[in-house]
Amino acid sequence: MSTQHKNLSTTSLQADKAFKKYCIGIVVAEWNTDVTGALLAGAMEYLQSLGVKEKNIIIHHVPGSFELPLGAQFLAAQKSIDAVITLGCVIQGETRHFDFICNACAQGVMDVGLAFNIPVVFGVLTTNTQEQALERAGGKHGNKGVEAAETALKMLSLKAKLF
Ligand code: DLZ
Repeated sequence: MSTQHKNLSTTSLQADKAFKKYCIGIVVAEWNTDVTGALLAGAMEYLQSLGVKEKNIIIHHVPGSFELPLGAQFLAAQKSIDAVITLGCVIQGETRHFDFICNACAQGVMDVGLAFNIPVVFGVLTTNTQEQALERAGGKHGNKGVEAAETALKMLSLKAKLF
């Protein structure tokens, strides 16, 4: 599946008064911080533009993307948190480290969401180069942080409809 020509930040959601009460946790990896900082900025701006209150966005940092699932689990365990967004950037290097980190992170993030029955979103870029990452962190391919924030709100809306 190629996203070469797709702007990841093509959003469709409208502001909803229900969003005002949501408390969203965001876990951000410190590796490739120029990229993850831009993902965080995009997610924050988007959430607030749709009505989520700044005081209801709880941000924590973890060392790297490998730690994102545990960071997400710490947040998901807080009764007040409705959804968690994980933000990271793993860039392919010369060794197989990339595969281990990406696989563990993706599976771990999925596991936390299923265990806690809340949306836990995988906002992690997995790219060959830093340039590709920057293009997806506020560059020509949009901002994966925005996409992750929209996913969190869409999943919360679905949950509210069903429960
Ligand atoms: C070790 C490592 C490497 C090589 N590359 C990245 C990366 O591109 N992106 C990222 O988020 N983290 C990286 N890490 C750190 C691991 O995620 C993790 O923090 C360490 O292995 C310690 O568990």
